[in-house]
Amino acid sequence: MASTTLSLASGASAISNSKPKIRFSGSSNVGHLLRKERNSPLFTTLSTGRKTMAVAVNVSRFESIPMAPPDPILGVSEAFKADTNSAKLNLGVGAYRTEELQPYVLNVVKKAETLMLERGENKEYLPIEGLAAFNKVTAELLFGADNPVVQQGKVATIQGLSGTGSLRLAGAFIERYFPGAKVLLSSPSWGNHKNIFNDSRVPWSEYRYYDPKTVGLDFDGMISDIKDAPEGSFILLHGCAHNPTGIDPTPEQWEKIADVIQEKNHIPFFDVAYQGFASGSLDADASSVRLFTARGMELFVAQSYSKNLGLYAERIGALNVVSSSADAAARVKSQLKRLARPMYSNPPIHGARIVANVVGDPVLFNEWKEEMELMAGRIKNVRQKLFDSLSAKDKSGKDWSFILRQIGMFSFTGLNKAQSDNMTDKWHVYMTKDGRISLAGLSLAKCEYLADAIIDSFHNVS
Ligand code: KET
Repeated sequence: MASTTLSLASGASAISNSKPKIRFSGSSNVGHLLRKERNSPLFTTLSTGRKTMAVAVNVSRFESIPMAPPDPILGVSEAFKADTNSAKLNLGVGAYRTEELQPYVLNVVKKAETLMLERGENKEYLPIEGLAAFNKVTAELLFGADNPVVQQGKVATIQGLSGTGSLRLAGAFIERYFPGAKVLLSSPSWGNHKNIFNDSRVPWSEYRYYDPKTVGLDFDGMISDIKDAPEGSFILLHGCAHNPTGIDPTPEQWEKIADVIQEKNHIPFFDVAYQGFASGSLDADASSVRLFTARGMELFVAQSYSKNLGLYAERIGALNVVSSSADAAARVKSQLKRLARPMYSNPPIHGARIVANVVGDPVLFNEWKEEMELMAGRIKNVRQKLFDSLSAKDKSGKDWSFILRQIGMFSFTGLNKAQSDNMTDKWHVYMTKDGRISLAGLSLAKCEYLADAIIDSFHNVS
């Protein structure tokens, strides 16, 4: 309500139904607002002379605002929490759990936090671009410390509000400096990509990616759609562990994707949310990005530490823009700062310090790699056990081996919406409606139960 210029007369209550008196004590546009409302059924009396009126305030001016639907991914966790069945399983959000299905704080994170406490560091504002030590190590982790683009200052790195915030900042940059340019998303892609570019007012369309017939990559479709996109489009690519399908191009296919992007003067835009999680190796999982940079291409990369360092709620990530000169990189960075300042001013410090301490310290860095291998290994184990359970229990002869060919946190089961609903309604298995399950939320002990649920949903629901 226009509360700067309206104040309740003494004794009146804003929440009572008894039409309290409201004193109009200003000369601003509220008068206009009230005149406009004079014909409204909500309007009761208005004595402009005394500038006093009585209105019914129990009807909100937010009346016309519709209820938003729950988020297709984060909304699943809310529904899971409300379920009281003891068999329930949350395979919705991509968040790592232990074999006991508990959230996991990495030991290296605890060590870094202990160090931070001992040092008694302050909580002053960070610069707009974030913590310098973080920006340095994050670019080095992604591109490799000896990569010429890093050494020659051609990368503009700005700390972002994790992967999502970094993508959104890039969206704002594209909207401002490449007006009308289109972003091409894989079909399917992480659901929030569409929201991000919609809200950034950046037009987007899709390129073919997943082929349900082969449960694999529609490589020819992908190449042909990228070729057909208007010259200078942004091509959004998942650096590794494609979400939701778990299907990545081979190294040879990446080369061909780079060929066609270069041919059409497109700009590659990598979303790297799973570095180290796909293969267990940080370097192997960055190879797609490095292949493109080695060709001298200008590109964008949004990075996230939610998964690989388990820093989900710290909102720590970065946007990296590789330019063909250090001079252009400096100008790009100055504009990214200019966009960030009115949106969120400057980013939070805690997660940035954790990353800087872990990635920047050789001992903690090696410990991190070991822990990441453990996490990636646990996911691979449940993937194998789920395949074994499905193959042993399903007598229909269906080939479930596609599950073993997918990588990363997820499995794209091929279950349709009705079948996914059955998983939740009958079996209390919470998952997204596109048939994706997060294997990071599954334990070895629950694989057989999950296999029963999948077999029932697949064969008995159409
Ligand atoms: N990109 C991809 C591909 C991605 O899967 C996620 C998160 C993000 C970016 C953003 O993560 P952030 O925490 O902002 O760094 N995906 C999981 C969580 C979510 O939907 O927010 C998910 O797909 O379950």
